[in-house]
Amino acid sequence: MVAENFKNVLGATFNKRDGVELIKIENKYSSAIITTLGGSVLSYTPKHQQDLLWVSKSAVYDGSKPIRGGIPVCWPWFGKADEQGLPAHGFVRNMIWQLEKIEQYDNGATGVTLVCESDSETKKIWPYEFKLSLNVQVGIYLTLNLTTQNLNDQDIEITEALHTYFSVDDPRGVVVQGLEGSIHIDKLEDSAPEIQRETVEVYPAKDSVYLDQAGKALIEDKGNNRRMVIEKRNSRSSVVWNPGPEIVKGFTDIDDDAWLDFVCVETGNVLDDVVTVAANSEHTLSVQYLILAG
Ligand code: TA6
Repeated sequence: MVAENFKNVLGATFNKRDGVELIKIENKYSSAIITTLGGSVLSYTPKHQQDLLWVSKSAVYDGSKPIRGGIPVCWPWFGKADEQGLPAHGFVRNMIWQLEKIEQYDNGATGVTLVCESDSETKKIWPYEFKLSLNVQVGIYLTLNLTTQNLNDQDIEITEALHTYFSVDDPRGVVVQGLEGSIHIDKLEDSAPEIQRETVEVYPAKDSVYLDQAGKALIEDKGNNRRMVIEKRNSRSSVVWNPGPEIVKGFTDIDDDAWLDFVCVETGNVLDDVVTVAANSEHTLSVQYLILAG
């Protein structure tokens, strides 16, 4: 239990749900819940606003699989593994991360840093030494900094994503702006990559990758009369996913009608946007979320 070392940190409380450790952060700007399972942020609620994030009512909290929703960390690969039998979206979201520190910043935000490191088990899956840190800053914004430390004397290649489940009123009233000009790969259709010319709608179902997309994006959540701004650094890809009414039926931890409650807009470096982390150096993927009313 992480509480022993941090029980006196202002605004931080610790508890468990089934077998999963939860860290709750509360400050004058917002509150958040972070789990050590996969280093995943499960909730971020600015004062006088609704939660930015969605978590499934049917999520599993026994540690046997990642909690469905919040911000899963996909690393050191995004999507299907190259090798049979390895988990999709990498293996760190199935690991218990260690709480390294909680700190109060001068701007009033609270910082929570979690780490996960290579060991004999991870090296059976992926034969490299690494330290992966997630620094979460909970304040007026929600900021995530995912730092890959390459502890090897050789370069390593990774793909990665912060697979964020945004809570929305209804995907049929959602438009994603800012992906125009990127290279669109539609994973639901077997069509050739094409330049994304328009803003992106997500109904009836969407599973699309946008490569060479390094700029800001914005999710217009018309039903909730809010917009969610996504700023990022060191990311060349975005992914937009909503299973829709049919594909959702294949997920035991998503209720059949729950496709109406979320849209994933994921920030990372995926498919061809591979990141090479030079020997004994590091790379940080950063994303910042801000909710604008109206
Ligand atoms: O990011 C979109 C996606 O790759 C979809 O294809 C779907 O598989 C989704 O992620 C959820 O994947 P998961 O392994 O978390 O069930």
